[in-house]
Amino acid sequence: MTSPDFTPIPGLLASLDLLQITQSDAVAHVRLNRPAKRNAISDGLIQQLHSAFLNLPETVKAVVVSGAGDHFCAGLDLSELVQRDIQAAILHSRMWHAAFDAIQFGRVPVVAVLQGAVVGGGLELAASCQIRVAEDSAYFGLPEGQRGIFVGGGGSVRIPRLMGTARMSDLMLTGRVYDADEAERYGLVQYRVATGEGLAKGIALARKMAGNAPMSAFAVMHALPRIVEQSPGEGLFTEALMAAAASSTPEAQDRLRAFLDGRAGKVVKS
Ligand code: 1HE
Repeated sequence: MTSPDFTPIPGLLASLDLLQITQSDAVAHVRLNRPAKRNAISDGLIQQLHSAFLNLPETVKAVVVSGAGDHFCAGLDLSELVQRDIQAAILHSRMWHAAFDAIQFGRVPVVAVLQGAVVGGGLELAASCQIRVAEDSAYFGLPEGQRGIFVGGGGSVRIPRLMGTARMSDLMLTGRVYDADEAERYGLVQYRVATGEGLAKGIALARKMAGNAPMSAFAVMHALPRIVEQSPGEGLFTEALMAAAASSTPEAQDRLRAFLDGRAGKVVKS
């Protein structure tokens, strides 16, 4: 359930029938809405996700992604995995890449709230978000290895960067499934909460992120993942450029002045 203060976003986003998209203040909630199919991602759903993230209202400053029902997402809709020629299969995978790039490298940060199955393409979707919150019930697998296929939604790029190549190989080659504690220990998720508490936690985190200075959020989303791919020398130079750009914005100047004047909060352990 979304909190009662979330209301549907009208217009194009309301026409996306496989999603339920609501907003409260600066936070949008994008819910996968195929619970009967465990939110399996059909071609229609991947296209709607892409469209949703390209068309978020300007007033949205952070997003929560969740899945309706007991499972976050069962991955690729296997009923649509028909025989495709090689070119069509490449284009299908590239369609997923475009949608998940729109999430990872979009305008605003995204929190995924995870319960039940977070498998295959569902884990790839979660990996494209900046923050992941797992409820007790969440479990994580890459059954592509058992289905005779390979990841195609950016998993081979994003998942080893979260938990390492060896662990991803283990999930794919042996069918191992991680529970929520293992997922946290291995870096797949940053937050662990009790069953039923994920959405409230995700919304609270999104509200915090929505209050960040836009250039700081932009730097974390767009510069940081690129800097870690650069050589140290190039990374340090990119960091200096990004730091100079961020610190010269009016928001940064206001926030720095507020701290020096004693009007801003100190760093506290939560
Ligand atoms: C589906 C899918 C699906 C459920 N595609 N229809 N993903 C997988 O290999 C995971 C496959 N799914 C499962 O292992 C289980 O369904 C779950 C562990 C997620 C949930 O189990 P359960 O007992 O709650 O549900 P269920 O009875 O298995 O499924 C309910 C319905 O959802 C049923 O349809 P129904 O018409 O018989 O009611 C299932 O067929 C349907 N369903 N999962 C299609 N995935 C870009 S490349 C990405 C590659 C991948 O993601 S590969 C991994 C695919």
